[in-house]
Amino acid sequence: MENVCEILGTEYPIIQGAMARIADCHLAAAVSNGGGLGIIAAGGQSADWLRDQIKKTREMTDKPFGVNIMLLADNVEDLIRVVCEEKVPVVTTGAGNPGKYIAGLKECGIKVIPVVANVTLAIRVARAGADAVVAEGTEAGGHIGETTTMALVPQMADAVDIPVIAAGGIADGRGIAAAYMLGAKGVQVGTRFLVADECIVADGYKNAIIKAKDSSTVATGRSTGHPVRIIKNKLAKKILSLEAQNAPEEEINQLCTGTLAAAVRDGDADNGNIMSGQIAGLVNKKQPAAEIIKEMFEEAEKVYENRNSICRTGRSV
Ligand code: TUI
Repeated sequence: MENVCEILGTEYPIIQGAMARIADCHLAAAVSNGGGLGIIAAGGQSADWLRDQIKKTREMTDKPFGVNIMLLADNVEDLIRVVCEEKVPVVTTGAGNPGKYIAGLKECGIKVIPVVANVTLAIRVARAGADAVVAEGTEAGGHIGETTTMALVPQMADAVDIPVIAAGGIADGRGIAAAYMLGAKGVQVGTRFLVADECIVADGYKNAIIKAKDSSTVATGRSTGHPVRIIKNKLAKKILSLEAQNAPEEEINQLCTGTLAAAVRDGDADNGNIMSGQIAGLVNKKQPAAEIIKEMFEEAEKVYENRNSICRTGRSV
């Protein structure tokens, strides 16, 4: 099985999670310069925006980077055309089955790494030629599946013969080491990069992540079939209350209109849609992206070397 660093062309086996309207050239270039794979999140953006961001990223780093294509977007075909024309090194996908796009992307020399939340879809994308797959547990922020990282990663690792990259609930070296114990060959990290110095999100958003504790997130949208994990603020409670009353989907959509911009641009911690993973409670300092990567992998090596014996007595049997 090919090594994840070789597939990504990186020093460390880490991919930055795609964060819609947040992950642009600044974060992507910083993560790539730090030895990971930076990702430009194309979700909700135009083809022209994406082309410009790719150009800017190339001006800011000579290292490989990737683009995430959110498959619920209505301009997926246009975005695919841009990544092919621009010969972006890696494409990750989310929120759907990228099967029909994989062969075309690979023909352009692009490595394809779908982000999936269940084993069935992992098997499908592996058969369609994906180079690796991200197993994203329900601990993750944003649009999520039902299964935890702990349960998903080993089952996916057994089911496919391409590398499985773990995501959801990973924000320090312990998380990386644990993911490897479950069979992962790399990690994807979103929430911790939200507070990176180079992340352009408003301070109110970053502070909500820093302030969060273990129980600060909630999955909204279960009633509409698109669960999305966000910080449990005033907006989240309103959405949950409408869902509990079986309010019409249009009413919920109306309530959510403009709330991502309110969070990302204005840092509105009460009425903004602050997507975050459950691990936000562990994220407590703002620092450069490169430092985050170095710190996480140094800690991972350390906790692995100093691991306790699994045997109850501490002696081998
Ligand atoms: O896609 C993500 N995370 C995202 S996308 C996003 S933008 C958005 N905002 C509101 C509603 C919907 C999207 C924010 N965060 N992660 C990967 C992921 N994929 N999570 C869940 C899935 C998924 C879910 C159902 C993939 C496929 C699927 O069904 C299709 C199938 O064929 O099984």
